[in-house]
Amino acid sequence: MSTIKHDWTKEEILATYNKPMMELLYEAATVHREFHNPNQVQVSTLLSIKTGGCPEDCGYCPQAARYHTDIEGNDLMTVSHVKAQALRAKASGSSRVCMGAAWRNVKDGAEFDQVLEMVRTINKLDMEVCCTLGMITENQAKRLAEAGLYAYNHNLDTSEDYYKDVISTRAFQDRLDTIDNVRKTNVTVCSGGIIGMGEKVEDRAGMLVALASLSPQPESVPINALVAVEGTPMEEIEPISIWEMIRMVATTRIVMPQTQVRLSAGRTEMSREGQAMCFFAGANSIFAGDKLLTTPNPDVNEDMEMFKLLGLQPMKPFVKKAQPETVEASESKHVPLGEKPRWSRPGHTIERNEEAKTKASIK
Ligand code: SAM
Ligand code: DTB
Ligand code: SF4
Repeated sequence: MSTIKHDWTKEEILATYNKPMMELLYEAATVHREFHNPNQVQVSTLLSIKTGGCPEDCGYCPQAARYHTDIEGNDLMTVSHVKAQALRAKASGSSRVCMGAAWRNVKDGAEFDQVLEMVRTINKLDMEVCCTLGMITENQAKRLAEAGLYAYNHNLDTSEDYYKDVISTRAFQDRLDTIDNVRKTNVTVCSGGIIGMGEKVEDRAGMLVALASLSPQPESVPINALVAVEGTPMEEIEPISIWEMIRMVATTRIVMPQTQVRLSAGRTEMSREGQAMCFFAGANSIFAGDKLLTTPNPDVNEDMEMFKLLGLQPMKPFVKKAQPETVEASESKHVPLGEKPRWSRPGHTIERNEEAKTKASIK
């Protein structure tokens, strides 16, 4: 069996990404078969537990308060609402629920306690639970682990170089620090990024260098195609071609052979044939459900029809790693520390964001 290589260079990754398509597909599909059952695809359902009003300036994100997009903001969902949604997701074939909050970082207090209760509730339904709540400290990661969290999603989003053109309110290093905090627990790491934000192919390779160098590599890597939402600074960016998605998925598979490569945002723009090529190239996970966090996603029934056509089966939960135990709140060993972590605010000026601010103030 091949070993895992952590010291990929940008040049090596670019050479793979730019191979003739048939060579690239063959190599990726070969690696895929060595490490995974090619007919099994893990299915996650996204749930936006706290929508909109986010203080950050991520240039792609419809949930950033400053961009005046058309989304409907919501306060934190109740635990019973989350439970009902998780049961629906389970009935439709999902093995994982991924709860997203439009937060910069987690703050100790009643809302985080409520999220911990959501984690306990979903884990007790025998589903994998993932959260994406922004930056977290080591103690917060430990409390999530104790509640039964299976995975934490925190994306690098792009290369360290291009990052400064996309986000100014937190640094690339903050992202690595959060991932490091998750790694101090038994929670698995989900980290990937977005393509089609105006970055160069070199930036895609740069992001993969950073992800592949993590030891261990992330257990799952979402590859999102930008959903260009009106009102965000990226609203006018043209969609990428499916061939770019296929190349990115194939390269991710080769560089990180053991990871679950997740075909994430952007599937509404992809044909079934295009998605089939992505599965052939090593994608083995999707987000299902008619909504991502705020934007549309293909209908579950359509996805299940596609699975039938391709002979794909939804993966059962806890195939890759045992179900974590849930410790009840009353028996918790980790008290809230009420920390005020020093997450950075690099504040670099992003031309796009300056333009967006002016546009928003004119409206
Ligand atoms: N607020 C938390 C954070 O930023 O970590 C969690 C939620 S955030 C929406 C999770 C991820 O969704 C982002 O890191 C980004 O990769 C992805 N995302 C957000 N908006 C997107 C868009 N318009 N198109 C594609 N991916 C997007
Ligand atoms: C990830 O990488 N993609 C998902 C999940 N992790 C949280 C989010 C995609 C969001 C797309 C835009 C939206 O629906 O708001
Ligand atoms: Fe906020 Fe997350 Fe959106 Fe950035 S990606 S604006 S942190 S919700």
